[in-house]
Formats: sequence, C-alpha cells, structure tokens
Amino acid sequence: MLTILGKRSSINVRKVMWACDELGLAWQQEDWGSGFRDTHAPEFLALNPNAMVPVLRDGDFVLWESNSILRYLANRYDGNALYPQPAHARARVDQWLDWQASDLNRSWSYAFMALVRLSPNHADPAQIQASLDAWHGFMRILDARLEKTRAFVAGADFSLADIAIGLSVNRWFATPCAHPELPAVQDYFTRLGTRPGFRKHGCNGVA
Ligand SMILES: N[C@@H](CCC(=O)N[C@@H](CS)C(=O)NCC(=O)O)C(=O)O
Repeated sequence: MLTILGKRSSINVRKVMWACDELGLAWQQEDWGSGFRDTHAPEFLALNPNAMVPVLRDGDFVLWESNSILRYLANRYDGNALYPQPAHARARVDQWLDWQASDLNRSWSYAFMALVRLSPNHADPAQIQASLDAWHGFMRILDARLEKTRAFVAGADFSLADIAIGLSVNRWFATPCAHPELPAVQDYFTRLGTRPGFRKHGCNGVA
C-alpha cells in the first residue's frame, strides 16, 4: 500500500493521487500541510527537509517533488502508457512536466495567492496584473500546442504531462479573473473531463 502524505486540496498532492488512480494502485493519504499536521514537525522533516507536500512512501522508499513522484510511479508500476519508453516520446512528456513545474507554476504564484487564497501579503494590483499577464502568456503557448496535437499535451495519447498540466488548467479556469479566449485549452479541459481521475482529483471544485 502506497502512502501519500499531504492535504487533498494541494495541487501537487492531487497530481500524485490522480497518477495512482490512473495506474490502478492502492493508496492511502494523510493530511499534512497548512491547516493540517505541521510539515515542520521533526518526523515530517525527516522525510522531506523542504517541509513541503506531497511525500510518497512506498515501503521503505520515500520520495518528494511531485513530478518526480509521477515519473517514479510510472517507472515502478508498469506505466509505459503514461510515460513512454522511446527517447523522443519520453522527452516530450518530460519537457511539459518540467515546464509546468517551473515557468507555468512560477507565473501564477502571485495572482493565485491574491485571488484564490486572498492573501493579505499579495495585494499589490500591479503585481497581480503582472502575474496574470505572465500566466495568460503561458496559457497561450499551451493553447498553440493543443491546437497542433488536437488531443493531449505530449501528443495523441494521455500521459503524465496531462496530469500536471490538466490540474494547472483547472486552476486557471477556477481563478476569478478575465480569461482570454483559448479554444484549444477549452476543448482540452472538456476532453480531460471524460476521465474519472480528472473528475475526482482535478475538476472537483478546488482551484
Ligand atoms: N516543487 C514541489 C512544490 C510542493 C509545494 O509547493 N507544496 C505546497 C502545497 S501545493 C506546500 O507544501 N505548502 C506548504 C504547506 O501546505 O504547508 C512539488 O512539486 O512537490
């Protein structure tokens, strides 16, 4: 039995729960992170010195960093369909996973904290607008990509990249702001909505 440490509202924890369900794995989850058990507790820091969720425990093996956990699960549990072996196909999945964790993630940080978390420390209108502009810019890049594939981020097939990016697209739509028209992103969101895993962990009313 796999154990996922982290609160269910966390986008990064939801990636891991969704991946486990796609792979048909049995898992249990423990609520850690702000509002729940404190990730600065020594027992948690011993698992992840960054005090961040998610952490995966698989027997004696412990792993943190959500996209690394996705890759591990696919490698360990026969997930070639989600993370194809051929070098070019695998690199394409990796490219979009890394883009999600770096550029895309960074762009929304201020706007998300301001508009969804209503953080008093993120109330500067100029910084909110700059964050939204950057976020929309990256979503336009995604729209152009999906316009080409007409299916999923890495190509014709659903992959690990769609778990990370599908949750990100859900966050974008769920953030109260003016959204530019991005038809391919809209179609993708609808397409993902046919997957039980996305309905359960992605498009479930949580940004
Ligand atoms: N790069 C990390 C980021 C993890 C992260 O930012 N986790 C947030 C929740 S989404 C967190 O642990 N925040 C502190 C807390 O909730 O106590 C990953 O992808 O796993």
